[in-house]
Amino acid sequence: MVRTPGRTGAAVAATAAAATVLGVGHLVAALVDPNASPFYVLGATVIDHTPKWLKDNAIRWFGTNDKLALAITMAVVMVLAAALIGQLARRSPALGAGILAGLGVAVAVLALLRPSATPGFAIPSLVGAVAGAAALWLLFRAPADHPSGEGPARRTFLLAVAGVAAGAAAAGAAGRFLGSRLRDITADRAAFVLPPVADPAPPVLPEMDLPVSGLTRFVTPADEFYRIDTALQLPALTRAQWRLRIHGMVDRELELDFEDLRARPAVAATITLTCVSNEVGGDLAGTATWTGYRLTDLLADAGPSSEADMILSRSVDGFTAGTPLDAVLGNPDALLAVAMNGAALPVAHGYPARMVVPGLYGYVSATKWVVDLEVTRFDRARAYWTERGWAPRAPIKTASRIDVPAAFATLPAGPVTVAGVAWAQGRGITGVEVQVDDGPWRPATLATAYSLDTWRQWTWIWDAPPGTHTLRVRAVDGTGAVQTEARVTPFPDGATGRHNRVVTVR
Ligand SMILES: Nc1nc2c(c(=O)[nH]1)N[C@H]1C(S)=C(S)[C@@H](COP(=O)(O)O)O[C@H]1N2
Ligand SMILES: [Mo]
Repeated sequence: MVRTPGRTGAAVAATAAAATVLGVGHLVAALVDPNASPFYVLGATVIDHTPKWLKDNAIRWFGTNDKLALAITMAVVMVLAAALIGQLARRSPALGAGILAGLGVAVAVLALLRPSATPGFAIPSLVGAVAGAAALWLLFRAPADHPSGEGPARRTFLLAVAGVAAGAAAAGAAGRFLGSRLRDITADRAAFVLPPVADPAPPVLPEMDLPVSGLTRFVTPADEFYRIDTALQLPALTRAQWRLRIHGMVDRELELDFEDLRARPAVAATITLTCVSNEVGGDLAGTATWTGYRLTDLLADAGPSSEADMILSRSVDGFTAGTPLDAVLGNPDALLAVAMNGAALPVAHGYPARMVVPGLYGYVSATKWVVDLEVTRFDRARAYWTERGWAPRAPIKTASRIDVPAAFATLPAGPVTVAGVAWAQGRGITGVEVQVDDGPWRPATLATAYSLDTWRQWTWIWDAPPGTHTLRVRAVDGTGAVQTEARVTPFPDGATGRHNRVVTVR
């Protein structure tokens, strides 16, 4: 008599075997390349192929937790797939093992398709596939080898499943631990010394950074700075490993290392960075003082062709951005940045080097972990988000935001401080106006402007009467243009519309 596990048992056993593929793969990847872990390969592939509507909604629903939401969704899908494989394995252990191995091989192929892949990228998934298939085959064969009776066979099976699950978890945890040990760049980052700055950024004066509680601070601390990228796992690049290649339509190809940078004059600039996915009133914008090297100088050394009109910058993880060449050549504040607010870039913000270009949304300009600049043309090259339908050129649109009072706040009648920030990088902010309900637009008081490329704080004192009221804000940019009230979505080149807040006054 040949006994097979029940449906539930089969589902659990196959899930343990599938976890073995991922766990063992993760462990092997710690030794090969962390980005070759089957788990990250699957996640990164999903991210790169997520349709636009889903990506927009994911950011709207989950904000910066979008990666956690992805991991949970993937886990659910994997458990369901494994449960299915388990049902097949009840009929034929060899078939089940074959399917699991086949899926592992498919992930190995996806690994080879990653933009940063080396041939070794296939190894973790292949080793994981062998281990997972072997575990599945053993689990489903085991009950048949014990035809002696319900009790012992069932117990043996359950013990074996638990053993496989524990082994998978241990391998995954070991991979995590080893990976973080082998790629620990904390020490490298801590040893970073800020280069002497030949041309410092002007100081931020007290009248540019008003002491209003709840108002966005002028300079955003690095640990509060919004983070947007496609990296499930942060690249870990030491300064010694880092190289920047400048090539394409240039007279001379260049390859720079960190030592070469050190020999050049460093400059600093305070710039407000903004994400194209920022909704009206959203917080995907931040200001920092970036220290680094002028991109225009680096490019001048390579000698860009007059036919070229784009710089395609590439990250070590394969992300690309297409930046108009003239936005960089004409702008001394367009930087290859190595520091943020006086300290090495945080790993999440591009350590050891990233791009910062004033006036352009991040997806066309702010490549983190940048290792390659190709001088090219917009009609020859397409960057990561442009391939996914976003605009090839994306100057930042005028925006204003109410920070205080908070949404749906209840306030005492009488004088209320309304305050916020407004930005129109490249053009500057020359006015901000506030409207209560359908009343007239009233001019707010502007903080002293720092530069055209940074946001500007504003305040307005409102003599608040009792009732429920809607506060609305609009900005005027340096060209005299009033911020439009037309509501458009972030796709394909940035949201517009006016921010409002509803408050209750008692
Ligand atoms: N390597 C890499 N760089 C990247 C991205 C990315 O996905 N990968 N995203 C860009 C986008 S969309 C934005 S808005 C900025 C955000 O920079 P921050 O995370 O430092 O705020 O980084 C840009 N640089
Ligand atoms: Mo972005």
